Amino acid sequence: MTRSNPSACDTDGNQIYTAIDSFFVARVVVRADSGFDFHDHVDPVIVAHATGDGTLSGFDASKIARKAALLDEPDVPDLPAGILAALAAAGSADPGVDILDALNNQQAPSQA
Ligand SMILES: [Ca+2]
Repeated sequence: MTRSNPSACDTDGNQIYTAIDSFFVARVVVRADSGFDFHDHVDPVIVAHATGDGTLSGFDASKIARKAALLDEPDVPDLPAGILAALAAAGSADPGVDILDALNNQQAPSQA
């Protein structure tokens, strides 16, 4: 199956596949959730039906989990690379600075 929407199956919209994407599909399958918050007004079947059969099932969740585990899963599209993917992989757009670590790692000035 070929998808035209590159963000398909990225249920949380963070531009990377993780177990959370699969988990969210599983929650919809068991009717714990009615859809995905990130894709608020889109039918969850449209977002995450990796199998292409027009329904959501554990098999869709399994395919997304395989993709998240970097296994070969041609039914789940690769996500576009770019700054959003890099930031998502880093865990945050904020690089964070620990002042105490910076001070502890600072070298003492040499004495001449
Ligand atoms: Ca994701």
